[in-house]
Amino acid sequence: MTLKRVLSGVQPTGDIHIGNWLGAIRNWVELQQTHETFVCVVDLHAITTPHDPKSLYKSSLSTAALYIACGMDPNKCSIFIQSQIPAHTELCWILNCLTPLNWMERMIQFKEKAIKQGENVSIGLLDYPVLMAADILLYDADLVPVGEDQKQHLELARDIASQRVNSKFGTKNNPILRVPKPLILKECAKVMSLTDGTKKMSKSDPNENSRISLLDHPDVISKKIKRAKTDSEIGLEYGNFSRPEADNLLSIYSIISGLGKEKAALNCREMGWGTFKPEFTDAMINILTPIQKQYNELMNDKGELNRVLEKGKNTAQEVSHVTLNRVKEALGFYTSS
Ligand code: AQP
Repeated sequence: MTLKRVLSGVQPTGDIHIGNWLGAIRNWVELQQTHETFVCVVDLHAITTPHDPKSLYKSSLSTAALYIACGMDPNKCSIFIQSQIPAHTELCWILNCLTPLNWMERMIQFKEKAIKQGENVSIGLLDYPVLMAADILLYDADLVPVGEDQKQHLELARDIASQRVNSKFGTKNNPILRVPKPLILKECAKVMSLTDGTKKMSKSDPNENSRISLLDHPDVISKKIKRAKTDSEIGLEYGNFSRPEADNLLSIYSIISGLGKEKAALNCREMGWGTFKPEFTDAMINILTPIQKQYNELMNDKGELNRVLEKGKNTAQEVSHVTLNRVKEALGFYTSS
C-alpha cells in the first residue's frame, strides 16, 4: 500500500517561534510515522519581503536544524531547501499563467504585508500563494499541515489544481494534479502574540517580546513571560473573547505542560497570574531545553546537516520531476523522451 503524502515548510525569515512549532512543526512529527513526509525550508518565499543575504543563508541552515531538533527524523522524512529544486519556480510560472489576478488580490496575507511595505511591495509578495501552490502540488501532497493563517492559501492551491489545471487539461478519471487537503490542528492553530492576545504571534513583529523563539535562552524566556500581557481577573479560561490573553496562554500551557486541554483548564481555573506565570515558564524551559541541545549539536556538525539536506534534495528532485513533466505534457510542452 502506498503511503499518503505530506508537504509543509517554514520560511527562514527569522527565528522560529512557538507559534510555528505548535501550529505546524509539531504536527509533522506525528505525521512522519504514518505518511511519506516532505518538509522544506521555503527560502524562495523568504525573499518576497526585503531580506539580508547573510541572514537568509544562516537562517536556512538553522531552520533545517530546528526541524530535526523538534523531532523530524531524516530517516523517516525528506528535509530539503526549496531553492535547490528548480521545479518549484518552473511550476510556479506555469501556474501563474493559469491563475486569475483577482484571485491573488483577495489574499489576506498579501493585503496585510503589502500595507507594511508601502510602495516597495514586490510582485513576488503577490505571487507568494502561487509559489506555495507549486510547492504543494509538485509532491502530490494529500495533506498539508499548517497553522490557521495559511488556510486561505491552501484553498487557493486546491482551486488552482482542480479548476485551472485538472478541469481544463485533465479528465475526471485522469487528473493531472492531486488536490491537497489542509490539516489544521484544533489546539494552537493560531498562537497569539504575548503582548497582544488579538494579534498572531509572528517572526516579523518588531517587538521581540511578542514571541518566544525556540532558541531563546531560559533567562530571556523568563523575562518575556514576566512581561506578557495579562488582565485583572483571577483564574484562566478558554474561549472568553474579552480575555484573549488568558485563552492564548492557557492553550499553549495545555500542550507544553503535557496536561492536555481539560486538565490544564481544571488546574488553572482558580490560579492567579502570579502563580501561573512561573509554572508556565518552567514548562516552557523544560520543553525547549532538549530541542536547543540537539540544535546546538547539529549546528556544530554541519557535515551531518549537509548530508541530510543532500539526501532530501535527491528525493525531492526525483518526485518533483515526475509531476512537473506530467503537467508540461498535459499543457502541450515539447518534452524529449
Ligand atoms: N502564530 C502562529 N500560530 C500557529 N501557526 C503559525 N504559523 C505561523 N505563525 C503561527 C505557521 O507556521 C508555518 C510557517 O509559517 P511561515 O514562516 O511560512 O510564515 P508565516 O505564517 O507568515 O509565519 P510568521 O511567523 O508570521 O512569519 P512572518 O512574520 O515572516 O510572516 C505555517 O504553517 C504557519 O501557518
